[in-house]
Amino acid sequence: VSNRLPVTVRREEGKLTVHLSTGGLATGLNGPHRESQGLWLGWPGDDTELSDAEREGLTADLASQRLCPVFLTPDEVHRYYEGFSNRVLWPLFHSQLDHIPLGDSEWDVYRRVNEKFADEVCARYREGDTLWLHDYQLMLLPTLVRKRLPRARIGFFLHIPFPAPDVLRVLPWREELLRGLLGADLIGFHTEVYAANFRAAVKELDPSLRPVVGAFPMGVDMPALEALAHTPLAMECLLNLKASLGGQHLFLGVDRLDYTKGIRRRLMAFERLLARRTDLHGRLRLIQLAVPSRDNIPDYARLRASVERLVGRVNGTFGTVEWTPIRYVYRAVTPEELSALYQGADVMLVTPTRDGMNLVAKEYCAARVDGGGTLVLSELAGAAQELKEALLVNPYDGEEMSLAFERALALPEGERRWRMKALRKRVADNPVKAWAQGFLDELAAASKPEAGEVTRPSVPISTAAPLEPARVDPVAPIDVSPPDEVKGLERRLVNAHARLLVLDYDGTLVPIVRSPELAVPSIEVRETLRALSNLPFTQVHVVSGRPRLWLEEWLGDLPIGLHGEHGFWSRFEPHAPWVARSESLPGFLAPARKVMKEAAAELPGSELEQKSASLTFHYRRAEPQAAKAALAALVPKLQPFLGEAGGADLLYGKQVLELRARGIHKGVVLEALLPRLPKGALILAAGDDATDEDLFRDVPAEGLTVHVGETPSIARYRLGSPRALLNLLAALLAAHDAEQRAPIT
Ligand code: GDG
Repeated sequence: VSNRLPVTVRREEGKLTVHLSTGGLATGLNGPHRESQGLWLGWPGDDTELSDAEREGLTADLASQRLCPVFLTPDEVHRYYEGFSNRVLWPLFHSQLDHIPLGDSEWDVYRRVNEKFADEVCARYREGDTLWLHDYQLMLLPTLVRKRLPRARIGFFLHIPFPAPDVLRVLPWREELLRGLLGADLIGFHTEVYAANFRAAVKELDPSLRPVVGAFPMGVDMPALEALAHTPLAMECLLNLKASLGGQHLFLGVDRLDYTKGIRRRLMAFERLLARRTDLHGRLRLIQLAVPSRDNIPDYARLRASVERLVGRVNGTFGTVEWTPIRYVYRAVTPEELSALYQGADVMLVTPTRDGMNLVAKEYCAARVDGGGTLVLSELAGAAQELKEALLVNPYDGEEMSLAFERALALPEGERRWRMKALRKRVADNPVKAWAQGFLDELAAASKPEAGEVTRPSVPISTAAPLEPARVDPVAPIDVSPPDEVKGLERRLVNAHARLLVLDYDGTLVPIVRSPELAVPSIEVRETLRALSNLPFTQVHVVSGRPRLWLEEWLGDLPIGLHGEHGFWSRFEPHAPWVARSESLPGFLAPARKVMKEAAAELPGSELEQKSASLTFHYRRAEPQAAKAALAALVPKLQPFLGEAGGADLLYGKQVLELRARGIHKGVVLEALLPRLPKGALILAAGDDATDEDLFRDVPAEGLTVHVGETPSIARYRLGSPRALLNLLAALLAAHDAEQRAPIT
């Protein structure tokens, strides 16, 4: 669901025609849409000129492409789209406050149109659908839909920057806007910085809220752009372009005509360059493509006039009868013409003063099948977080920018080539398809499982399976405990007069997700832990492999014990200091780090994490076959660090390989806790992966051990998912509540 459908309807020779729109969202999502079986809901553009019959015909035509029009009245377009979305939210979110008009805000219409979209979404929703909502025009939609479809899977992606909390504070309706977004199971941004800004804004609003947020930098369809570059039509355009240049160097700018794109500053920097380097006169041309955009908004009309004056000034000042320095084109060109421009441009100028991502920068690299060309890129575009080999500039510094333009022209051939090679690799490694799939996978992991969901027991298939050491005795067949056994477990928990609950975090209390930073505890998890620790004679401890800072950040305010890095760090009580198990750092860390870092550099998608007493090689995001091969090569190299002599143990977790200081394992936490327990207290330990087996092994015989998931375990009980564990804990709380309320007889 997005404000605009990815098409534009035009009347050509009396007939209605439907074309693909330009713009980042349309270009990026069109491929994924075509390959999915999904529907796309959005506004098809101005329909006021259409007769009823034409509107019907159009709807049928769109339906054949699985596009569902949401028609807006001219007043709604004016006040919701041009008004609140583009005159208030757009400049605010790009931190350009002076473009926000005084007075009239059109907030009410914004809300009303979001409700209209919610009606359309709910009318078309079918049980089990995934909803993916897009961009700043629809920020209230997640919660509006959530209220009516409490169990729906809802994801939201913001294509523009999310501003710092300080800037957001300018908006009187920020709370409604933030709450509007929080109905989503997952909220995605282009960069970590935007995600952090959003988290900070939510924290300011209500520190107990924990939204699930992630950075998903959008990519482009490199194979398609390469294929386009090779088409006869694009080649012909390129030949024509070259002929018209007659050996001049070509600078290129391609932007929607928008004040965030930095077009004026770019032209002025170009003007400085021409003033400084008169030897370039006659030998250099800038083609500036400005695609008409939002021209009903006065600021955009003013910008157009201003850009055109500036082009006139530069051409008038430096041009001659034979030579015009700037060719300015105010319209969209065909994809083939655009490809030819990218291929013909010696230097591509992408210099926005703020931009969510900027796909033009990536498309330029993708189109350079010849390996040539130089990209000058503003460090204030989201794309600069990835495209580090571009010549990065600050568009607010005109002199620096004009020097960078000059440098781009003079870059030695070797340097130009290695930069472009590296850039093309980055663009190839992050295809738009993977972006869409990555978001949807994360959304599936982040959305709450439907009530009553049971994990189907199955034989575990793990890429690391052949390498898994025999640390656990496999029990076959692997099956969840039958309901009566779970009932028995629940009864023992309820009836105990004192309890010690030792719970692992990832995979046990919260589902495993692809990026560890997304495994934020839900309000339910936090409230369950808090309520459990408030039961009489009940201690709650969370034991995790995570660094203590994560635990502190997510769970630090709860009245429970926390143990990070598998028990290397402990905070036994709330507000108590963290204590380490050993004062000195293990000696294997530095040399082993080198070996593991090399392995991580070789395996795309893997990461190395260093903690106080361990090194963890994460390969969740890597391609499984490649990961398997990388592990097979890495493990033998780690042998010298193992055992008494090396000081480390090697452990296999879920999609991680960990080298950890000897003798540090989750069981050590019990050693510290057991002596402090009241006599006869019941111990319950729960975990999901191999590192929790150490914990189970140290639970005294009369204690209860619960394994969550389908992998082999020595635990006595087995639950299908974190959901099932939370249900068990909820049952304990409910039984206690009921007891409290029972009349005293
Ligand atoms: C928003 C965010 C974010 C441009 N001129 C022509 C043409 N284009 C196509 C380009 C590119 C798209 O338009 C522009 O995308 P950008 O990403 O550069 O910018 P926005 O439109 O502002 O997009 C942005 C994006 O959403 C995605 O999340 O990156 O930060 O502002 O694909 O190729 N296409 C054709 N003719 C043209 O003349 N055919």
